[in-house]
Amino acid sequence: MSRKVVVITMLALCAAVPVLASEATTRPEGGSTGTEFTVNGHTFADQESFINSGARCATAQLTPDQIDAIEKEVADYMWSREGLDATGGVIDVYFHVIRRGTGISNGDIPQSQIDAQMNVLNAAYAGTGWSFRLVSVDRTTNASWYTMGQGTRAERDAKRALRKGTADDLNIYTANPGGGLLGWATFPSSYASRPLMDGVVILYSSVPGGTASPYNEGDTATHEVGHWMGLYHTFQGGCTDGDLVGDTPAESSPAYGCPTGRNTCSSPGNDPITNFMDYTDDFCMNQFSGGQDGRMDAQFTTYRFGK
Ligand SMILES: [Ca+2]
Ligand SMILES: [Ca+2]
Ligand SMILES: [Ca+2]
Ligand SMILES: [Zn+2]
Repeated sequence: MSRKVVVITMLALCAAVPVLASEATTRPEGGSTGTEFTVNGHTFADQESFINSGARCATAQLTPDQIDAIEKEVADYMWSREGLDATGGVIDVYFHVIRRGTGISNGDIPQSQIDAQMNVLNAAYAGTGWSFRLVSVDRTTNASWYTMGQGTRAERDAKRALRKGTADDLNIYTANPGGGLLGWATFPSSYASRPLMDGVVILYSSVPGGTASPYNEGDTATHEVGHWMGLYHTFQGGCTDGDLVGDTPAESSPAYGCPTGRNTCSSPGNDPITNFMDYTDDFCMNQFSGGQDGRMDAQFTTYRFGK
């Protein structure tokens, strides 16, 4: 976990403007456009409406100034350390099941699904050097925490009561936020100011074998942990390549479904629809890029490793 790797961090930043579908010039294929789309009992006009609603991922959007400040902080830290403190390692996971009662219909997911979720996470990150070790599972019955949304008092109360470990430990909460919302995460850079809020929240039925089809193979956790490791969406900034990762081709808007061959920006490469940080269906997403791995390592070194 201590191999030193000298990195040159590019400070040349694109203006990272949060962009959703408005910039798209071609209608993505592969999603259920025009067909009613239901996630966790909440029905949208079609899958595109679900994507545009923001329910796919409620991780807070950073402002361009915040993104610039983070890039500078990471670059300065890398310079001061003469490289990375960690290019991988074992991350302890504290898993918190928030339920409204017993039984899976009340969010009380069984240990077998938690184990399956851990396997999905470990398979997804296998090429990055990072792995995840389940340390503990706790179960809390609380009807208001069960339906907590991003930024709510219920979220604060639940996390203050349940969070364990330090900056380099991953806390995963399962709950039922409602509205079709699949999950959200906090970024590494926010740990210092709000340590108790740090972690990942996912819809309980997004775990492997859950009912939130087509998001029930465990990649909501994979995606949200990607944010927790410091990654942005592949479509951040649209065609300006605002994810700050050089080997993920820019795309003008989130992809959904599994639109093979989608190409929404004139810059090189087709849209990275199989990347875990896009918005495609779980069966469709299966990779992080080398650039994303390097970004995770730098973010982890700066904000989490040994902290
Ligand atoms: Ca790595
Ligand atoms: Ca990119
Ligand atoms: Ca392109
Ligand atoms: Zn996201």
